[in-house]
Amino acid sequence: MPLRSYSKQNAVDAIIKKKKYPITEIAIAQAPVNIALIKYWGKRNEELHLPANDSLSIALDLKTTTILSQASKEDEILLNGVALSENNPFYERTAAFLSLFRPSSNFFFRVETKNEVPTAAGLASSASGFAALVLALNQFLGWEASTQDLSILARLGSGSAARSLFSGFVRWHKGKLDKGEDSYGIHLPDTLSELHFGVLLNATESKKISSNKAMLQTKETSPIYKTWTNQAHLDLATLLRSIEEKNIPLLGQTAERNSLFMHATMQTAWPSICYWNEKTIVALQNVWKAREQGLTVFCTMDAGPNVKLLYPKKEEKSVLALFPSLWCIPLLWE
Ligand code: 2P0
Repeated sequence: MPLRSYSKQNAVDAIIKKKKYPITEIAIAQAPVNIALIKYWGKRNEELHLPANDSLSIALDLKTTTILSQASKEDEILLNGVALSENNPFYERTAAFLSLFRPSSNFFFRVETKNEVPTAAGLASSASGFAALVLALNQFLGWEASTQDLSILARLGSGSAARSLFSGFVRWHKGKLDKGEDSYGIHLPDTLSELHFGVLLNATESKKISSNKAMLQTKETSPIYKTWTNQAHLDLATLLRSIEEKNIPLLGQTAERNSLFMHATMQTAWPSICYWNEKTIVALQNVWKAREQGLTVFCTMDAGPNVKLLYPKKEEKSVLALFPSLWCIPLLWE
């Protein structure tokens, strides 16, 4: 089969050999939000969400819960208690994903998704949602799939979902194989309980350009895209070393530089992509000023204006004094 025609459905069929009917009436699953310290930005295969570089994340103690059952006439999708209409983009994306697993064409799912964090905070990404959905499908349809396979299936919903199946530090391997059998998340055993995390909420409106579209535009037009993938590879090695050494300053510095490099790469795309607003710049400058004054605090930013802070536990009081609006979120290690 020519690879160009290797679809998501082919990738699913390679794992779930036979479409199955529910073995239970209801399934409930949870998955944590993850924040990348080494970012995923750009794909080597758009259809299969195969990344151009390895990424590495930490899990937050904030979860998405998904309740799955059978619906009668069409898919019913509820987000935080509100039933979504068929032309809602989240509905469309979820229903298209569910179609990969329907036991028959007239079988419909009811999906109830609840986020512990307000969707508007820009943290309840699709990652924890697709990871929780895949875990719920595994129970509902009795797949008994391995976590590795579930990570591959979650990746087909949204790339970064491959990392949301696990607690703690997670490395998502870009893999080398064309069909992506070697591109999944792996839990790293190390913990770093001294590391603390918080978010500065700089805006609540939804993003102007999806990550999916922005990644492609960056890859196709940024003159520094190749340098980004090379640098991300080097950053990953440094970050792994910082975890091994439990070196929070090295971890923070590497994560901050990697995030700034990702943003520089998208800002040099054409048309340029910038997720920041005025508050993002002010927050960044305040982080740099705090460091000049001797505070151990670093930041990372994703596809949005919010700035996330990383710092050692012992600095929390000083960090909160400088950033009183900081929303401290525990990390999830177990
Ligand atoms: C990350 N982001 O590593 C990076 C950093 C946003 C900025 O993964 O196209 O929603 O569904 O694979 O996973 C967001 O991208 O994109 C993301 P698709 P996804 O966390």
